[in-house]
Amino acid sequence: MIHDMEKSNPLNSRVLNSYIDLSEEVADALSENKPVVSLESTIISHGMPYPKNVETAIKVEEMIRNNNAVPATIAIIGGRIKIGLSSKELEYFGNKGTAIPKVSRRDLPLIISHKDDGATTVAATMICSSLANITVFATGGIGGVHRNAQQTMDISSDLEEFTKTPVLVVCAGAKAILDLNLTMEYLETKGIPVFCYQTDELPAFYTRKSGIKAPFRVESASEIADIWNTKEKLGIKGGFIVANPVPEKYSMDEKIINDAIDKAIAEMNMLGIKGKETTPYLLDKIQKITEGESLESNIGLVLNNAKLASKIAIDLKSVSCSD
Ligand code: PSU
Ligand code: MN
Repeated sequence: MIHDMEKSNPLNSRVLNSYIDLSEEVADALSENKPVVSLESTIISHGMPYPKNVETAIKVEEMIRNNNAVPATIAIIGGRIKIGLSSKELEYFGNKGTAIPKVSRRDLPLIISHKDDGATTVAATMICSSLANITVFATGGIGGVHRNAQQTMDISSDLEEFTKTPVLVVCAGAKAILDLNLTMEYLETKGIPVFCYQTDELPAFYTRKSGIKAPFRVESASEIADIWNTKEKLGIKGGFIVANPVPEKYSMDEKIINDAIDKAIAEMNMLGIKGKETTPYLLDKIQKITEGESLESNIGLVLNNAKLASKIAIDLKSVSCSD
């Protein structure tokens, strides 16, 4: 470890320093140019029940460390952007759950200026990752175009974020609570590539298959790192999506999960739930209907994504060193 006085400040800007706190582990990794993988906090406080959410957050971080990269869980605490959380902070987010506001792009300035707490979604985590020069981010599922969006206009701001922010997100595809065909059309229109890892089909979160052809198939982490570097050299802005299918062992029966999703959506419509409450409501309802089977699947796939993200983060460092 380099002595504190000699260590370069990885944020390198007074403005960023006045908003962002890096944990010591993350600050060291960034200033020593080690591979870092960021993680979101909405999945902790709005995506899984307590205490499994905290246990999973800790396991995901361990998975990244065991794969020779450094985890950086991101959240807003008292208006500070925290990059790298302590176990106490992870417990706080998991325990408070949905009492912590879900923070996406539009919410960030207000939550920070009011010095509030916030759980960052994929979009907000991408923004914070990019501010700290972290390129690779692992999560479970991303938001997308909801079913019936033709009427409701409910399209997650996660999708638009990929047009703006240069972060590579490893996920297990998008959940079938969304309209996957419309989501793929939207991504194509916006010029956001989806690289499907070792599969010809778009993975659908709980299942390895969706019936939708993969726009691109990739075989290895180093291939993904190469494509990323090419994009950067061409000056093409924004990020992209790596869709990594859930491991066989954790994949669910298609009929069971799709019936649960249909039931959850019907109940949501009956209750008139809308807007940012939609995704957390459906995640919770599906977990209850499947009696926890979907939660085990969710945990299995997040760990698998953390592993692939670590490999990509490592390959990005070695590819950029060699040229
Ligand atoms: N999809 C999941 N699990 C999640 C989420 C989505 O399978 O935890 C969370 C992520 O934080 C994502 C957010 O960024 O929900 C999307 O919310 P919305 O659809 O309101 O944009
Ligand atoms: Mn929405």
